[in-house]
Amino acid sequence: MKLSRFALPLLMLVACDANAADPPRNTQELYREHCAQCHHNDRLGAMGPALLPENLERFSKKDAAEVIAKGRPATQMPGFADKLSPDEIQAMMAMIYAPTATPPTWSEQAIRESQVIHHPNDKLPSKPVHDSDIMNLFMVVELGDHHITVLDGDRLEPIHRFPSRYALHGGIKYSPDGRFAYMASRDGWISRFDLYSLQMTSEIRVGINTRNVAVSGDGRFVMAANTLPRSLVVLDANDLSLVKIIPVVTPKGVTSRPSAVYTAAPRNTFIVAMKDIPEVWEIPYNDKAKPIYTATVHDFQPSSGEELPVAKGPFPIRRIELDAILDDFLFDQPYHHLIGASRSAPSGQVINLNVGRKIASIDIAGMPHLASGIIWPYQETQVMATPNLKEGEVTVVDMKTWKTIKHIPTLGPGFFMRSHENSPYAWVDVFSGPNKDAVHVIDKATLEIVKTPRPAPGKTSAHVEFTKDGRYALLSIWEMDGALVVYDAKTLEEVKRIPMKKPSGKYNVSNKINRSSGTSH
Ligand code: DHE
Repeated sequence: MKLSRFALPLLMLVACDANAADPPRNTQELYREHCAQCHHNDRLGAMGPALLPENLERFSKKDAAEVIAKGRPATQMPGFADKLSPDEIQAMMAMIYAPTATPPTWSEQAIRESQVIHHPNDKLPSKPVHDSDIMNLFMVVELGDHHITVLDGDRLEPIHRFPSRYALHGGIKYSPDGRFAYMASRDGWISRFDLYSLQMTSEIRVGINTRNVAVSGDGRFVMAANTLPRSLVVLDANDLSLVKIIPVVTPKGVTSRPSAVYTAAPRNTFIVAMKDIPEVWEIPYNDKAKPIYTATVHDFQPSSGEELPVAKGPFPIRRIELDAILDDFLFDQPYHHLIGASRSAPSGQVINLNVGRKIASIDIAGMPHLASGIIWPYQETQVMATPNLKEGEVTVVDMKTWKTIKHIPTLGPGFFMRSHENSPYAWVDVFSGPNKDAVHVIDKATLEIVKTPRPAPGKTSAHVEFTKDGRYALLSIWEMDGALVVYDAKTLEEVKRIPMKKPSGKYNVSNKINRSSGTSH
């Protein structure tokens, strides 16, 4: 463990005076000369992000070549067009998009050594250093320049802004009292931020490629889901020190990438869905987890012979075997059921977590984004509604009969859907296509679209979140010169705009910790 200042997690290559006109040079040597200092000798990432196929999946080769040539605005990544020839840039691209000769590893020792304590707990103030209501604070992720804005949801004003690790993904999670925020970067960094003192307290790098993070309902543990290496990492929520590494491997030695980890607080368990095996795992984090099954101690090893630490003792694993892989899922409010879908399967599945098996199929075609699904009371029942990453529709499902009761056509595929207990409306974006600037407002009582604002014509508008009381709805203009647009959630009129750099997700403390049925948790 080392004590250090919070380093800027920005993409940077090191300049040198190589001459692009020279005869062809060895790509490995060029990498060592220009890139290794920030991106690590083995491309695992350091101050800059990892340059491995898994980490570059979402980045087109054309865009990557442009970044190498011209640099990346608002980061420390300079352009190399004057130092590398076009052929050398292409060779560099081929190298970084290819797997390494030996699979990259991130050992227990690497995890422990990466831990940084910025501010020890015993030096933190006992009261907030600001007068904002902690419960109505938002953390807004600004992907444009990798920052987070802390926003007061009463005054609708930012109170603080700070650099985040590179490319945060998944929702920011809070401790049960709302004081600490936990966030994961795609490069494996988990960070803990104190909303009393407005400072980062600790960080640790748990892997090379990470999906997301969950905080146990008792506030004692954090679990991160890694796709590289394929593991679940349990941390102490107090300082992020390593508690346990759980390799994701079945008794037959088959490994899988986790698709996400969530906390099922009423069950006192973490729940993990898998991308490569048709299984969901339930992992109790304390003794209050209902003894509805006999959990097995996890001591499997992958058949590949790869050396992984064996996970024994606490955090036993209950494996629920399924008919199809789960790429995306949500839970009903009591966490009795998990509603999931595979992006390639023609229908969704409902798993009863108590009996540990599928109890129904649901009619949701295309690519539903169930992680963004929301729930509300409708007539004599409860419904869940989900946007679709492939089709222009919102699907509404009756949660008593598991029948689809409405397909609401939208102007294009949607990514995020939101509502609030105090609002009669649900908001869904049109994330891609020619109407990416539109967002639909759906009346929860009639299941009809009642308004389609286009707050910034031609620019992507996405991801709505409500204030604690549901009075205002905040929407992102998802562009470098973007903004948060604040709407009166009743009149649907715009109230104000707050400029931000490509704001993506925003997370209200109260809605998150109270597990509002209109938001993700
Ligand atoms: Fe996400 C949440 C999966 C691509 C922005 N995304 C999630 C969650 C999952 C998920 C499972 C829930 C985790 C949580 O909140 O703890 N996302 C996936 C994918 O499988 C997919 C399609 C491909 C991938 O490469 O991972 C994907 N996601 C994206 C993006 O391209 C987005 C738009 C931009 C980005 O940041 O990468 C994106 N995802 C988000 C955001 C959330 C999220 C902002 C949190 C939503 C919330 O309100 O909770």
